[in-house]
Amino acid sequence: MCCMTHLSVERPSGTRLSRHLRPAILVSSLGLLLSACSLPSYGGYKGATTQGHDTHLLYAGLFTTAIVVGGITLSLILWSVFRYKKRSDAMPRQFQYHIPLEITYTVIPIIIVLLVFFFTVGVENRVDAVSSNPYVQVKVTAFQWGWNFDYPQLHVDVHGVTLQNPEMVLPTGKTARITLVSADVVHGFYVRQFNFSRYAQPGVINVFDLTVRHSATYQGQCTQFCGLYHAEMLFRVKSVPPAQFQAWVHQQQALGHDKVVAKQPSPIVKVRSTNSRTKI
Ligand SMILES: [Cu+2]
Repeated sequence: MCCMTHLSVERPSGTRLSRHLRPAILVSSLGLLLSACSLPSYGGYKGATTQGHDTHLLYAGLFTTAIVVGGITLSLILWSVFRYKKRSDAMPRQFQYHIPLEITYTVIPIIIVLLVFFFTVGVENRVDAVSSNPYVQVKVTAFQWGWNFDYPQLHVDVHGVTLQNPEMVLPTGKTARITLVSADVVHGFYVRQFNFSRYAQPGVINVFDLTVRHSATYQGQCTQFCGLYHAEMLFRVKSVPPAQFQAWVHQQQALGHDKVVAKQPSPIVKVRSTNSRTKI
């Protein structure tokens, strides 16, 4: 009789369990909402571009949410282990099912997945968004084994050769429209501090925007094995204040760096804006 009373007091009721799990939903949502605030980098880059910074916020927000959800789950497991540890040899009350509990642990993961989906799509759209009025346009041509940076409106062309890394100069805080193509095989345009990578594919034009947040020099490289000197396909992105960028443009024009010397890309069969997925 004594044991029965004991068991009936400790039996988890649906109401009590829901009361304990309800904060889990709120806290996990809070973790994602906190992504708008300053978050740890968790070993990644915080994003030197506005687009890359958005990616960082998503990554750090999801990481924080995972820690919160994992912490709550572990706490509940430990709480259950110690709260309901064996205290007698009496058989505890047996359940075949527990509707409120089953609904709870079905609904909570669905809410989490929906929130992750919602924030991921939002960030992807912002990263892929292409401005209607970019400050500067650069056509980036990848080839075996180097990079060519052509500024068609400014009549400036920066051509890199193997073992001589070219530098793409961009204005800080301004939107740069990058048109990425390949002259031969598949290459990968990657700047790690931008949290950004795109394939340069023969016959495909990839269009995206980069808005560098701070004046600095960033290392870039090819990330797709493309032949003998793939490892030498390095480049730099140098971001300078707009006035300094204009001075650089005038200097390049004065030096006569206005002719495209890279190999012409293969005939274009597809145009791909990462935002509109336009194809022809
Ligand atoms: Cu390559």
